[in-house]
Amino acid sequence: MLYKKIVESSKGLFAVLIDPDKYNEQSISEISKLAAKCDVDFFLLGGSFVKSNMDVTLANIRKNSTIPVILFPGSPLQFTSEADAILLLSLISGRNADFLIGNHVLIANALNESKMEIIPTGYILVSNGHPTSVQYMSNTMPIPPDKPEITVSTAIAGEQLGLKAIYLEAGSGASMPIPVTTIKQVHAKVNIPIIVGGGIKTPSQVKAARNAGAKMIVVGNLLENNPELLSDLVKACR
Ligand code: 1GP
Repeated sequence: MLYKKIVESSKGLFAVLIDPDKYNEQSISEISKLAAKCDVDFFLLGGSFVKSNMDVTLANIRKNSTIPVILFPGSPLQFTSEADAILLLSLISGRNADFLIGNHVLIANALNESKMEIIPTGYILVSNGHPTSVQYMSNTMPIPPDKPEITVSTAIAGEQLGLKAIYLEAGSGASMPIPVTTIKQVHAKVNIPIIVGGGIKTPSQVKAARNAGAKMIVVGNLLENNPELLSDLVKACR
């Protein structure tokens, strides 16, 4: 059970986000092999807007590594029953019913039949000052970065609703990651694992997020063009 591993792990966990549109057969094979070598814990697969076939990308990952693949779907169209688990995201920072329940209804039966592990996750989008794809595609407003109290209350509410993890998201390619003080404040108030992603570019940012209480760090964008940075990022996470 991957969730058990997330909860019980005493070391920091590192996930590489794969946006299928950003990789071809060769680059996916390279990043999969490299991730295995660098001891990456998980692949997240998905994105706010994906045109490519998820199954093809997933199969190419599988050919080159045994790292578990967790779906990170931006829409029901990204569902595939072939993954190991799914972060079933409720976009709790937003007020768009489709991202709180509507999309979940659309995939509920397929997900049930797949017997895939489900990790119900409160997805909290915090603004980095610039519009992001997730904000546009979900038609939701991110929480202002200088209002950590709203982020904290949102995370507490997510835990009270029974969600099993909190994902603090600055948006893919964000100019600034989630403020460390925000992670700290959320960590002080919730007991479920905190996942942090969006705009992380350096080992010191990884370390800072970890020290503030993040259990899992997610990096996507940076590694699409700079896979050689992976090893140092993973080391900083431990
Ligand atoms: C995006 O949190 C992930 O949903 C990762 O963000 O692509 O900026 O690393 P980056």
